[in-house]
Amino acid sequence: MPIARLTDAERGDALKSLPGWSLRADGLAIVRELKFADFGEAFGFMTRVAIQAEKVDHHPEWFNVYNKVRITLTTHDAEGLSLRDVALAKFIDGVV
Ligand code: H2B
Repeated sequence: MPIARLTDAERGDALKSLPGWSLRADGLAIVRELKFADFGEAFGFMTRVAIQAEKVDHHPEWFNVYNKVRITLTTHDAEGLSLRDVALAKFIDGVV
């Protein structure tokens, strides 16, 4: 089943509810950069997010170096942002 891409208005509302996240320059993804105490904390966080991602079948694009994690959320099936990205971003905000 196709996943609906957010309209510009919906995207604006979503960003207001996600203060830690910013819109990627092309408008098709949201990004957040996190810094942890050390690699163990960063990887523990990534593990919690990975378990949730598998559960909801929605996966982050991310980059980790030592204690930093840069996360990009977009929905490939919608070629842009969907409610799935918003839901995963909210989950992530609840984990950090
Ligand atoms: N993750 C993300 N970020 N976007 C998707 O469109 C997506 C996904 N689709 N995880 C899922 C998996 C799809 O490939 C499988 C077949 O359900």
